[in-house]
Parts: sequence; structure tokens; C-alpha cells
Amino acid sequence: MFNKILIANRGEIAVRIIRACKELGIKSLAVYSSADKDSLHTRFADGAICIGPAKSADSYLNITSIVSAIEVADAEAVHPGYGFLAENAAFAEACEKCGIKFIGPTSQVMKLMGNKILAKKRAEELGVPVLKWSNAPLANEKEALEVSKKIGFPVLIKAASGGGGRGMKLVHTQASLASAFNMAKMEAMAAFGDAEVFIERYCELPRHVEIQVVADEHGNVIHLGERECSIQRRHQKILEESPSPALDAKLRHKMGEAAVRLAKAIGYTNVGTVEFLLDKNKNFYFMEMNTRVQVEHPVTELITGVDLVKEQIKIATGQKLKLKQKNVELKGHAIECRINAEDPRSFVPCPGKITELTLPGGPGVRLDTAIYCGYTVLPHYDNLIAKLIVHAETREEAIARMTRALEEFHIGGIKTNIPLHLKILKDHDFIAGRVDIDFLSRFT
Ligand code: MV4
Repeated sequence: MFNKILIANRGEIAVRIIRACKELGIKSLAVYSSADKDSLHTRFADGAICIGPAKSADSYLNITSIVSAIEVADAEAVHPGYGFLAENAAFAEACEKCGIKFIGPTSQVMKLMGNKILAKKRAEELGVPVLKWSNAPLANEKEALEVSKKIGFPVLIKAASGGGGRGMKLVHTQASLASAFNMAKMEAMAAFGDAEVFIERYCELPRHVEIQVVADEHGNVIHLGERECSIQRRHQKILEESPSPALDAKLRHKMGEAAVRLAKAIGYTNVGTVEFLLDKNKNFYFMEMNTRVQVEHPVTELITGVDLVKEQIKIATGQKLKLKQKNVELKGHAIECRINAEDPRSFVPCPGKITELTLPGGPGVRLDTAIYCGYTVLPHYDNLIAKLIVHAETREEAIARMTRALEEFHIGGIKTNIPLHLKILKDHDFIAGRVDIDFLSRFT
């Protein structure tokens, strides 16, 4: 086991990782920006090092500072959490070169899955279903038009280095293709330093369903079921649940098997998520793979009883998975509400000081957060301030439990999206499990 792990993150996920370290008897080392000196992760960790000013680019994204901190403090491993450097293959590679264990897959696998063209090609070769596509990056307008005519409009133009919905263009007609193609290339170059784009058939009103995989460094790979993540706004998920109301045991088995097949074939290690679109006819299509622990991992933890962050650490030390696929049991229903500091009407982030705080609790309630009464939500970082997760026997009971937990939750001094969550939980379509990726835009 490791002696000391550096946590290259902040907020609730840094606290979540510190908790796992403590329970495993591992020393935790926090890093923080000067704006975060009063944050909970710096207080909970066994030690803390300031790595720069408030601006992320100079602190939490500063590879040189973080690698130096790891070396100065003599940590053996680094946990990147999600966001920041979590999917940065150059960071993972820098760690590998310095003899620091990056708690995640290898930099090589991160690079492969980071390129959406290579990832999709690999999935297709393995018989994992994909939407009709260009099969390669597009060389020019003429090729883009030929491919689109073959696929049939509408089509989506996506950036090879994009992902998470960034750098996508929906094109309805032949006439608008050329300009969209050129715009997509320009934007991809500006955003990712890579102008490669590809074209894909557009899937209308799908659900976003993802499979959690866990892979050790000895070739053992299992999946822990799915998460339904359709309730989102501008590619920011708001509420996630497991199981998905759209899946039965048979479809779960098929999607899980496809995700495991991909993970095995690419030599994936540690925890990861395979994202699928699920269309109205319940056909599923591979989208991309996330090579990190996700924000919504607690819903999977609650229905499986697996501590995913502890698993990440154990896998990184070379331990074999104890859990076998046949012993994975999905028990009950879990829902997560992401609590953001924002104006509930405009969705504009709303940082500021928390002057009153009453926390929810009781049976089946989990709260992952780094806020406290008197804490100031900073404008420099993501506005997610808490994750409220509930577990119950049935979906109906989970909805009732989440409703009462949200009603107990009072955060004074700043605005939050708690009212929005309460409204979603009362919605007839939501209650019936009828959700797709446009649910929220119809709703608000
Ligand atoms: C799509 C799609 C429709 N058709 N691809 C956005 C995130 C990225 N993982 C894939 N995304 C999409 N790809 C085809 N061919 C719709 C989306 C999409 C979406 C997917 C999942 C969750 C939210 C979304 C919001 C808008 C669009």
C-alpha cells in the first residue's frame, strides 16, 4: 500500500479522496491555491502545500508545481479526482517519467480515449455499436459533403479532441454543411489545438446512459451497472440515478458486456466510464470513454456497496480485484442531485459567503461537500458546492427521500438550484422515468 498520496484537486472530490486515504491508513497531502487556504480539503488532509494563486491555470492545472509538491513531500502517488488534470495525458506521462503513480489508467490509454476518432474506431472494430460515421477525420469540404449525403442529414460534426459535448455542430442541410465544417475546424483548433473533425449521424432525443467499469492491472475487468445522466443543461449534468428507468436486466447485460469488452481490449486500468446514447428504440451507441472517477460515482457506490475511490487506490498499488462480475449485486435505487451555487432562473453562477447552513441527514442520505457555515464560495472555480445522494429500495422511495432531504437542506447567503431539483422531482415525466437529454430545456 502507498504511504502517502497527493490529491491534485479541491472541493468535495478532494475531501472524498482524503476520506478514502484515511480509511486505508494512507497519509493524504492536499494542494491548494492561495484563495483556498481556508478550504476543507486543506484542513482535512494530513498536510497541505500551496501551489499557486487563485487562477486554476497557475495552480490546480500547473503540472510543474504539482509534480514538485509530490517530490518535495515524498508522496508515491497522485489522485487527480475529476476535472483539472484528471484526463490530461501529459500530466499522467510526467508522473510516469518521475516514478510517481498516477491513480488512473496509463497515459497511453488516456491518449487513445482522448482522441474520439481513435476511440470510436476501436469500439467499432470490437463490435461495440456506434452511429454511422465518417470512419476517419475529414480532409475537406467536398469529403464532408460526400460522407454526409451517404449518412443522411441531420449530421453532427464533432472534434477529434473534443468530448463532453464541446466542439459539436449540428447540420440540417447540404447547403449549410461547408460553412459549419470550416467553423468546426477553426473552433476545434482554437479550443484543443487540433483541427481534426469527423461526422456522425445525429441521434434525436436520446438518453445519456453510462456504464461504470473497474479494471485491475492483471486483466480483470468488471462493470457496476449504469447511470442515467440525461438530466443535464449545456453538458452539465444536474441529476443522475441508477438504475436507469430505461434498462432491463438484458439490456444492462448487453451494454455492460460491450463496455467491458472495450476496456479489456485497450488494456484499460483503474475505474472508468463508457458513455452511450440510448435511442427511443433502445438501441445503444458508444460515444466516448471517461478515464477518471466521475462526479456521479456515489450513485453506483450506493447501489453496489463498492467504494470506488478505495478501489482506485487499491488497483493502483497492483492489487487484484476481489469482486467478480457474478457477485456484483445492484441493490435498490440511488439518485444524486448536484447542488450548484447559481441563480435558479438564469443559471448564472452565484458565488458568495454562506451565512446559514442546515444539513440534511437521516436514513439513506449521503452528502458529499466541502462547504461549511461561514465558507465563501469562490468565483474562480466550478460552482458545484454539494452532492446530495439518496438510496432507497425503490425509485419511488428514492424520489420521496430526496424530496425530504432537499427540504431539510438550507443554505443561506447564496442562491442555489435546490428549488429546481424540487421541481424536477415533482415532474410527471420524471416520475414516470421519461427523460432524454432535452428534458431540462423543455422543463425550464
Ligand atoms: C451526440 C448526440 C446526438 N447524436 N451524437 C454530447 C456529449 C458527447 N459525449 C456526445 N454528445 C452528444 N452526441 C450524436 N450522433 C447528442 C449529444 C448530446 C448529449 C449527449 C449526452 C448528454 C447530453 C447531451 C447534450 C447534448 C447533446
